[in-house]
Amino acid sequence: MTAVFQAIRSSMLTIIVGIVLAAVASVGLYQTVFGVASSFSQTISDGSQSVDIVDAGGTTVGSPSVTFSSATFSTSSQTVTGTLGTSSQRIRVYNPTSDATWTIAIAATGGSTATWSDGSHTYDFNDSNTDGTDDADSDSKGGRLTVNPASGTRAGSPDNTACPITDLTLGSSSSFREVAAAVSSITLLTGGSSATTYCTWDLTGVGLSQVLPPSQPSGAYTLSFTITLS
Ligand SMILES: [Ca+2]
Ligand SMILES: [Ca+2]
Repeated sequence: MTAVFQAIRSSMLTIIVGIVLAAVASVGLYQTVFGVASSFSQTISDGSQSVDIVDAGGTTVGSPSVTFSSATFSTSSQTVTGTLGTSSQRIRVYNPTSDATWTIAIAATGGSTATWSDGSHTYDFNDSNTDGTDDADSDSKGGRLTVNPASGTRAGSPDNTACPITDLTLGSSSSFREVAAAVSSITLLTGGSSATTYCTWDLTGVGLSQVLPPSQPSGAYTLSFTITLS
């Protein structure tokens, strides 16, 4: 009898264990059917304000350039003109931030002592004299470049509905000047405190006008400029 009883108890224990296991399995099934809450998290951070020269499709132009009107050798001073910001070379401002304010400006890459050069001859871009003669600056060359952002066109990208031009102010026409009061940088466009945040705009049609010194030797003259956003 004792032996049988033990066998029965052993069997019962086995069953009980089996029930407990079934209960655990049942709890697992319950959770699967009704789901478990999981909190997904995604973070979008501000980008950086920047300026670029892009083509009509928005692709960065590798080597942006401005070709001025041509001139023929003259013993008199003369003026050539160009346009900064065209359909195929747009000045594009990106503001992927909550800060509405920014300023883009242009300056000679080589600083205030830079000059136009064809490799052999030079002339000035920041002389105060308007007749192509030299003033008291350091280069003994005449020549003056005027930038007129006021003639420019502001446009939101992709359009003015998406990015209004509200509180985007064109800079004033100004000439570079080496002697006091020096003008080493000319503001092209400013985003004010009421400008739209998280937007992109294009600036085109900035007028450029360069006074050439009298009797400047013929040549293909170049000078590099840099547009910066601050
Ligand atoms: Ca100069
Ligand atoms: Ca000069």
